[in-house]
Amino acid sequence: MKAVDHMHGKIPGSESGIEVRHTQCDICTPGMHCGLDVLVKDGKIIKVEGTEGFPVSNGHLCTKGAGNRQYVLREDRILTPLRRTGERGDGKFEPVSWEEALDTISAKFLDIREKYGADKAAFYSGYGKYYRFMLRRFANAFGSQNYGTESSACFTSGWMAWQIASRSAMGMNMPNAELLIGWGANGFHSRYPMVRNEIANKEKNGMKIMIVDPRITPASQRLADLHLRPHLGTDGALALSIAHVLIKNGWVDLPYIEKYVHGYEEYKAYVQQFTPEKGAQLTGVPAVDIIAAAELIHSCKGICIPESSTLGHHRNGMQNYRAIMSLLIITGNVDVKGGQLPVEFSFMERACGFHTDEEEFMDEKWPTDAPKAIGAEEFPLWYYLKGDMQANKLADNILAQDDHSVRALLALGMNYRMFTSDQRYIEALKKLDFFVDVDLFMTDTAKYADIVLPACSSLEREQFISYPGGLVWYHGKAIEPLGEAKSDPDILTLLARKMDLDDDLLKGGYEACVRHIIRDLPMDLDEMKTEKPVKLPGVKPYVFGSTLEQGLHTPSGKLELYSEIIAAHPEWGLDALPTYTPPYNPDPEAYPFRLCAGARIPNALHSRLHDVPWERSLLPEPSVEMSPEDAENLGVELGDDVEIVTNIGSLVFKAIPTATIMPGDVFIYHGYREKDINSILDGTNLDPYSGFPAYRSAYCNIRRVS
Ligand SMILES: Nc1nc2c(c(=O)[nH]1)N[C@H]1C(S)=C(S)[C@@H](COP(=O)(O)OP(=O)(O)OC[C@H]3O[C@@H](n4cnc5c(=O)[nH]c(N)nc54)[C@H](O)[C@@H]3O)O[C@H]1N2
Ligand SMILES: Nc1nc2c(c(=O)[nH]1)N[C@H]1C(S)=C(S)[C@@H](COP(=O)(O)OP(=O)(O)OC[C@H]3O[C@@H](n4cnc5c(=O)[nH]c(N)nc54)[C@H](O)[C@@H]3O)O[C@H]1N2
Ligand code: SF4
Ligand SMILES: [Mo]
Repeated sequence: MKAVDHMHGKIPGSESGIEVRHTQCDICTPGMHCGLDVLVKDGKIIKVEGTEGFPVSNGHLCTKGAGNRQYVLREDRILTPLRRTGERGDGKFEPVSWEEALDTISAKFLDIREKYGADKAAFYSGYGKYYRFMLRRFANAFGSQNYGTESSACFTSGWMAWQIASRSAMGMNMPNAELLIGWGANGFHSRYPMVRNEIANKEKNGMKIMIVDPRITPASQRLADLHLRPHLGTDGALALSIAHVLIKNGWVDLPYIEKYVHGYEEYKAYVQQFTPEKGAQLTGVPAVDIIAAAELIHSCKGICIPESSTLGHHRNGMQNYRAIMSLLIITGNVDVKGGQLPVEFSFMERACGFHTDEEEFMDEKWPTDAPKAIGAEEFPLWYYLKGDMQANKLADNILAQDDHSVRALLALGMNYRMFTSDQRYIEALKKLDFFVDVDLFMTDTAKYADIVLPACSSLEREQFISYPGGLVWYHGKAIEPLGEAKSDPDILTLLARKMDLDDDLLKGGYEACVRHIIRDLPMDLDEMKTEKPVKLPGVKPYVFGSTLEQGLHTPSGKLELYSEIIAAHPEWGLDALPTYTPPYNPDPEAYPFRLCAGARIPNALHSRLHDVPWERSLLPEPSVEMSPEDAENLGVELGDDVEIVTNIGSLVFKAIPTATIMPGDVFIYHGYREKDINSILDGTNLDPYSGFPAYRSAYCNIRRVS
């Protein structure tokens, strides 16, 4: 580590005693993980800055990342293991030693396994991802398939859509793209590093950008050559009507389809009905814009679409996603220069251009004979593709209180408010025999735990991480863990030893597990302990077309518009084609407004940053955005209280009339403790393909509060 000589960018001299230590920001998804320089004096964080020359971020930090110091030092950091002394939810705990906490957890879990079976224990991961390879293996080595994560509602719906079409994950070859379609994408708020690449590519290579978003956003204003504004959750109908125009005009790549695509005739017959006029009627996008979109697609070669979680957050989400990606398939934009590229995840769901044994590591202890994971019956496609528990069914499983109900839960960073009808999760947590939550903070979920264990942040731990282009890094700690906090992998290792799981790798610790997973890489882990990510030797650029040429692992060996996996399972009751169903409104008369709950705001990350003063100050009040027309009709002005009423409840928010929102739509941000939008969203409104909640096509009424 170099002695630092600068604050505010200039050199005060090394006698300042300040050191720069290098780590990564772990506040948002693994796709980012920007480089973080932590300025440390006497073991304390003075300030954070972006790391110059770092792969994804090159010196930049977003609004959230710049708040890392306040985030890590949040007042509610947990500093010791805690044992509950009051009622569940009271928040009364007493400190206990690590030894005692681990003994208690081990004894309880082993007892429940002995008495009721290993599947009565579930293992859950919230947003954190860096330890998941160990947690899944832990659950399986314990004997349970009930490992589930927050990805039950994140990007996985889109991953599933590509999986059934190609049995592969998909990345993008954006540097060579002529057109980028930001379908439900506003990276200015949600994926800051990616948006900088988009801007650079537009300026340097003249890449065109089409944005599909009901709102006016920074992306639609600053990037879009064409902006389509469909009604929430009608994206499937929009994609199918664009496909109609492409097919009708012969703007599809027939030789490509002939060679690489399966089910084109069935798909073509299905899209017949989606004329631009019908599309306009279903989506609200004028027919001329639908035709303009088809023309733009036809005029470009090399088209890609960033992955989106927005599109999966609907009852018809996965089918909509399939309809959208079908546009790339019929125009020959998959596995070509500038298009969508089949990729293999290297580590932590990131495609970095090299193979590791992470997947084998995770699957090795899979308990084949154990009862199927929670949600497997209700969401068979999810289970078929993921093999994990669908966490949106966890509360129902516990509340059923029957022979299948889970009794013990080990959660790493659980935020019950991420689920719809989330009070069910509180009721379920109360019913558990034993609940352990590991978190940095004393959250409202942790208050229901029997034992709470203190986790540490990315500034307080070592970690292996990889980046696209064959980059690998094993970073050190920037500061010592606060109090007695430990990293999640260290906690899992200690528990594996205590429970004496039949797994020497897990018992060997994080570094041993990582060494095992990357053992075939042409570099030793010690050589990765550097200040910044380093490039692996011998990583070759991808050869466009090579995957299609080899044949895909789909039943037909081709890109499937018509899914043979789904067709082979009529008992699932799912459609093999990307069919369209309108979003579900329980009572259109009672709930005339379309509600999107959860578009991103720059200063918040789900539940975590509303308690960070800098971040909170940027939008202090939980608010609802609506069109000026609707506000006027309701007699509502900026800052007025309005009640949002859904089929299961109501909440009052501050009104923000804004011309960025279309009449009939309302946008509310999630993650606020005091105004929890998920408490009034219907937990049964789930996508039958993925199990995802319809966060972004809910329906409501608005009442002015006088
Ligand atoms: N600041 C911030 N950044 C984040 C997060 C955060 O909480 N805060 N969360 C991270 C996580 S976990 C995720 S999954 C990603 C999500 O990242 P994205 O999937 O990119 O999600 P958003 O930015 O919320 O949504 C992008 C746009 O989709 C539009 N949209 C909403 N509903 C629809 C629809 O039905 N159709 C169409 N076409 N557009 C729609 C919204 O208006 C919004 O402008 O963001 C990550 N980044
Ligand atoms: N209404 C609505 N609801 C949504 C969404 C939406 O768009 N709208 N988006 C959905 C999506 S895409 C997502 S990804 C989920 C968000 O998923 P959540 O899991 O709700 O995400 P967070 O609130 O960021 O974090 C969860 C917890 O993990 C803890 N934590 C953070 N880092 C660590 C760590 O290193 N170790 C441990 N042990 N704990 C840690 C945090 O303190 C927090 O308590 O929400 C979903 N819910
Ligand atoms: S985009 Fe922001 S929150 Fe995400 S890793 Fe980078 S600095 Fe952190
Ligand atoms: Mo997410």
